[in-house]
Amino acid sequence: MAETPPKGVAPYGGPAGGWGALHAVANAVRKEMGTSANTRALLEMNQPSGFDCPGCAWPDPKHTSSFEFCENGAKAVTWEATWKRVTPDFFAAHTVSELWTWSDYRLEDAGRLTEPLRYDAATDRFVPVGWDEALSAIATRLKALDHPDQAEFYTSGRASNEAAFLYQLVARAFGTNNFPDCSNMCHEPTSVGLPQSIGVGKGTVTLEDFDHADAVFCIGHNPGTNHPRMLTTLREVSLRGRPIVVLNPLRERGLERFAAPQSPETMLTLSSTPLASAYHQVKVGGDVAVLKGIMKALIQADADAVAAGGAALLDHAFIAEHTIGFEGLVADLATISWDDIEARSGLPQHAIEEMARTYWTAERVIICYGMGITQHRHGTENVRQIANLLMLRGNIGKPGAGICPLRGHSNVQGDRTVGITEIPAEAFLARLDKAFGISAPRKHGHNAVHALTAMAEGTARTFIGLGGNFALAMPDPEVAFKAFRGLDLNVQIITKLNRTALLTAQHSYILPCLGRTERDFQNGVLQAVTVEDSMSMVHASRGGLKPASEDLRSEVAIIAGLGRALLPDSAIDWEGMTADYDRIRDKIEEVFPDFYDFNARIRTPGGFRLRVDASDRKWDTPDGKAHFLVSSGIGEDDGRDDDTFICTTLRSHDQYNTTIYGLNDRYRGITGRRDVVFVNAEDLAALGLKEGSKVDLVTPTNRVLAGVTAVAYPIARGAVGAYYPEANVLVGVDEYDHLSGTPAYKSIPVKVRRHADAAA
Ligand SMILES: Nc1nc2c(c(=O)[nH]1)N[C@H]1C(S)=C(S)[C@@H](COP(=O)(O)OP(=O)(O)OC[C@H]3O[C@@H](n4cnc5c(=O)[nH]c(N)nc54)[C@H](O)[C@@H]3O)O[C@H]1N2
Ligand SMILES: Nc1nc2c(c(=O)[nH]1)N[C@H]1C(S)=C(S)[C@@H](COP(=O)(O)OP(=O)(O)OC[C@H]3O[C@@H](n4cnc5c(=O)[nH]c(N)nc54)[C@H](O)[C@@H]3O)O[C@H]1N2
Ligand SMILES: [Mo]
Repeated sequence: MAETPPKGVAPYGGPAGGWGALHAVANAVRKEMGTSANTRALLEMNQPSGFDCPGCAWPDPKHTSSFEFCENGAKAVTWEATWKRVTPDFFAAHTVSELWTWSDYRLEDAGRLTEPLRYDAATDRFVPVGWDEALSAIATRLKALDHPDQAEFYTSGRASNEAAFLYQLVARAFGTNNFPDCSNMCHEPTSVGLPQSIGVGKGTVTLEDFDHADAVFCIGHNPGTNHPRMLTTLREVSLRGRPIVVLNPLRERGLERFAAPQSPETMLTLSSTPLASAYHQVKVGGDVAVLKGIMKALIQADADAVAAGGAALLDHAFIAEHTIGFEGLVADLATISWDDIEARSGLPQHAIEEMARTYWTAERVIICYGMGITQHRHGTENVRQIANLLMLRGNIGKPGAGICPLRGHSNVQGDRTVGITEIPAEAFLARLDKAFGISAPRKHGHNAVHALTAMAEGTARTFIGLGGNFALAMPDPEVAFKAFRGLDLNVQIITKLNRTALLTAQHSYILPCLGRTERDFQNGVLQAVTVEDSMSMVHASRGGLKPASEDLRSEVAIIAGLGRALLPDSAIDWEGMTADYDRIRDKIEEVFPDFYDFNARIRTPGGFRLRVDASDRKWDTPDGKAHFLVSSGIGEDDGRDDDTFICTTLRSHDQYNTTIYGLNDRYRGITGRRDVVFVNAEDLAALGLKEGSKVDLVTPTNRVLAGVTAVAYPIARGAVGAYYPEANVLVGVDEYDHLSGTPAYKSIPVKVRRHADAAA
């Protein structure tokens, strides 16, 4: 008998993109911008002379169309370019205790911050403070620390190369390598796993490679929501008749079908293009098993083919010339049984063999991956297996082939390139010292988990955030909130109010900055910043809009101001670099030789590509070879007894990380709510529950996400999915990948129980 679906739940039948996307853009523009001249901003996005979209790190095609933006890019821009303002009147009207009761959506929806603020404990309000007073007070607190290592300098990946470079300079000149950053929660398994394997912690492909690929694998990422411009690329692959193989526990519409809003024909005929040619709903955390299964099938088929006198399927010449460790890989694969692979992946052997066949039939293969791969206790292991699989057929360093990590924030990759790292190389520090006449500390610093732990233990006393919403993005809000409240100093350099800014410490400041879309004049001259996308392309970004307030400063100016206040005796030319960002770029070039002719090269439209040696089959490993990295087993044991599920955490279509634009998740059929958990219908039945039942998710350590409504969804059996950041209550600070430090946000063991208060 058909049940009435719960409120706000109705399967979505359309393709990704299409008219729904255009409607959403129109709504976002109307709600945030009205009819203001700012709407013009959308047309400048991702244009050679305009600004880089703050939405994601997917690259722009060389011949930029006049329309190179997507629904979620438009949301990111309208959210920043909104007409709404948070003025001193706002803070006079609302105490921090009151604001704390607001939803995260409402906090940011209040609008752009307009002037620097200091927390006044007596009135429990943020009150206006002058820039100079704020910066010198912050410097005083920092100098009062027993040691610079008591300060944490966090970066969220929207910061430009110029801002990030100055930021690491200030912190290192001050005396610490404590650089927790959002990459630690995101693609650290890529930064850690790939250098040992192929000599570089970045992707090896360019956008053009997709034009030549014979097959594309999409593992653990959701481009319809998180990298929508990628759908245009996947559509072209599909229209060329090349297979797209998907591994994902959830059916994601953005990987199934796409109607390109840029194509008049598609829009007028209401047609769409199928994307995935094969869609495998792997168990959450089952990717190592699948990848090892594909390799096992491939090696077996190669041996069979050679024995039968046919052509080899492995690229033996590549393996011999370029790699080390092949025998170890073969030996490891021989120890793993198909029974175990099937049990751990939830996929039958024949499905995995079919993937292997698609893989070896294609001359050139690209493998793309995202958070479904990295955010596991075995995230680094996952990444290494992807590299192994590619190397078996020489699919790295040739046109149309390679590894393609989908980075998160629009400049998260660039921030790392210009020195945001807690484990800096000696050669870099030596050049930094020479360029600025400092002696940077050599002791390794804190990543995100270390930073939170040190704050919770009281050994760290200060947190400075260059963007982001650290307390909400990290695991275990209870620990994070308490840690912030126990600090001496919390400084947030942000554009909009968020929960981390409300976690007031002994001394708390909000320093509001310009966004990417806004004009940044220094000394009367319009400045450009630079960013690096997922494919190592570096280009300039210039905002075109009037700043949200005259009191805003650029990130560069704020950081340089802090440097001047903190290190008044240093010879570093803070003013000169702020007055002309070309001078910052000259210094970046001095410290990082790969940025040669930096200022000249960003003046060519489209910018330039940073050297990625692995793309040319040069391996920057100690022995100059690429390495098959082997570790035994098939990922951590999922520890699943009959009634334990593995919970993965998801982004809705209406959010940007901790920024919630709205309560809809169109492609997953959810409207007006986020308090849901996606469960396979058969699992629901086996649990004696039905769609609409209110349930609690309970971890073995007794963490609880209480009172969420079960939604029957095409998700792998044994898996459940809930929204991030709400589900972060389920993750412990100590639950992370020990190779990379990335929290295991996507493999949380839980029991699904009927909600404690619900009627039986
Ligand atoms: N609009 C928008 N754009 C964004 C963001 C945003 O929040 N909103 N965030 C930005 C950032 S910082 C990042 S890092 C990226 C994130 O982009 P994605 O990497 O796409 O991240 P998630 O949304 O976390 O989704 C990961 C996908 O992995 C799948 N998955 C979950 N567990 C597993 C698993 O065990 N195995 C496999 N194979 N798949 C699994 C999920 O079903 C989901 O489809 O997007 C960036 N772009
Ligand atoms: N459970 C779970 N947790 C996760 C994840 C997950 O998939 N599941 N994903 C993780 C990932 S991949 C990431 S990257 C982190 C995200 O962690 P963060 O990067 O820390 O968080 P965001 O939500 O992107 O930060 C939003 C805030 O940035 C500020 N901001 C916006 N634009 C600008 C700007 O131009 N300049 C400055 N200075 N500030 C700006 C705004 O004030 C806004 O409130 O979360 C992680 N947490
Ligand atoms: Mo991310």
